[in-house]
Amino acid sequence: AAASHPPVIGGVGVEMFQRPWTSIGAECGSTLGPAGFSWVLTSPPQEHITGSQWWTSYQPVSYAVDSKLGTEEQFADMVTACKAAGVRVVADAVINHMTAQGAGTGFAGTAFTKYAYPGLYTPKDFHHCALTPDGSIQDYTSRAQVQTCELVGLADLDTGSAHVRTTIAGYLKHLLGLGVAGFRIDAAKHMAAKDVAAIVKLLPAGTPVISEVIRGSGEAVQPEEYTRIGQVFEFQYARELGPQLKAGVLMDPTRIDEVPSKDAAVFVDNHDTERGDASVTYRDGSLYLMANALMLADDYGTPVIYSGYAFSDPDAGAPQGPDGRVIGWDCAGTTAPKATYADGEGVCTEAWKSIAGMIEWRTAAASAPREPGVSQGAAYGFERKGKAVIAANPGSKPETLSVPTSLKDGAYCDVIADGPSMKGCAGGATVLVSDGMARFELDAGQTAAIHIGAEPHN
Ligand code: ARE
Ligand code: CA
Repeated sequence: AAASHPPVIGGVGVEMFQRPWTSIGAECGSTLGPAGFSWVLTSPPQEHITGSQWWTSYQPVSYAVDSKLGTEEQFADMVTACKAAGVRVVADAVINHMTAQGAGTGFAGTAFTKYAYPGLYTPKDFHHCALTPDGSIQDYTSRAQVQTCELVGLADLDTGSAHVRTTIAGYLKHLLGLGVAGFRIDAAKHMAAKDVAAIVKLLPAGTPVISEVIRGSGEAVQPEEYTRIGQVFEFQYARELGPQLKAGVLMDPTRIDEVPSKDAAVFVDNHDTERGDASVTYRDGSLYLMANALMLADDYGTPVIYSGYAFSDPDAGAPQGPDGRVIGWDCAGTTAPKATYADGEGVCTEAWKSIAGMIEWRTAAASAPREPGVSQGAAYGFERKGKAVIAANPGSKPETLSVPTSLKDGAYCDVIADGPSMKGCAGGATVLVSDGMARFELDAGQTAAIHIGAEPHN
């Protein structure tokens, strides 16, 4: 018999970066559930080093579910609220390493040293690589360095050891007990695929995981090694789409250097790439919306919307109160991208009506194949056969575009302008279909999208 495919979380996800559990719980009911999101990816929930930078979350010092994002009780309440809204919770699992700090006291009061964590690990549970002068990874063409040396100085767990595997699985099972549905495996590249597989095997069968393995050409470790465990984040997707938008020249995707669709989780940007090499981010307003709309319209991978906060200092954490807890914010009233954001202000991508509109569009498109695209000037569009049509103009002047379609003649609601058609489009923006063509008039930077069943109504 053919080997069955590993579990896939499916639907549309959203990474709610550095959002407290109380904020996410509230938005599951107000925003994420109603918009049709299937799952939310949280920032890491375990105890971490203290500090104002966001990345303290990625330096565990214990597996207590008590962090700047909230207590265990708040975490459990979030999961319950999200479940009630039909939204599953995926937790970011930082399991390759502990902290890089020599010694200290963690956010929840745990005293630690870099290689000793009470009740969890002692120095023999770490790799202590001798391949580089300071034990840190220098050469990504060396598998041994990537997987047994320290990622930016973070104490590297010996994930080959039974004790380490059981301890990590114990933490993940605890989170499953709190109701989480699956995990992002942080820095999966830095653990041998067989180690990740062995840890996941200790979890209940059917637990979906998405491994973070940043594709790097010429590197020793590639994402394909991890697809037998679950999905992987396919970084190539955004690397292909983003520059096309910036250049104002959209083309049909090549899928070169990408894992098969069912193995991929895709995104326009994430918390690392918006601080790194992402071509299009919240700073790009309508182009960012366009990128996300095109991703949701696509027939490739599991799309993950990203929602963070504005920053000028890439290290700056989300605003914290005097107790060090992140204050959080509520996006329920933010229905469109803003031209400018103040530092620390939430971007609220998940609450834009155009995103909810595109999730509805995606549901209408279902498994209909993506037809070849057509272009006119900078404008580009395509149909999901017989179900839905999208058109986008990343250029700097207005364009008219006719996209071949088998939708029946008539006026259709533009779910980008007005959001889900069941809620809007009473006298709002429409697109006309006649004689097998959907006719779009697009301003510079405008996206428009129509789908079957989205005729105007009152
Ligand atoms: C921070 C400081 C460092 C300091 C360190 C230890 O910034 O200066 O040395 O602490 O004190 C996040 C931040 C890091 C932060 C870290 C720990 O991004 O800046 O370090 O937390 O607090 C590689 C990995 C990939 C990883 C990226 C960042 O392969 O897995 O680096 N991404 C995940 C998360 C990050 C997180 C970590 C892992 C650590 O998404 O947010 O780090 O838990 C090429 C390669 C990639 C490589 C990339 C960057 O593209 O192909 O594999 O990614 O270069 O080096
Ligand atoms: Ca490692």
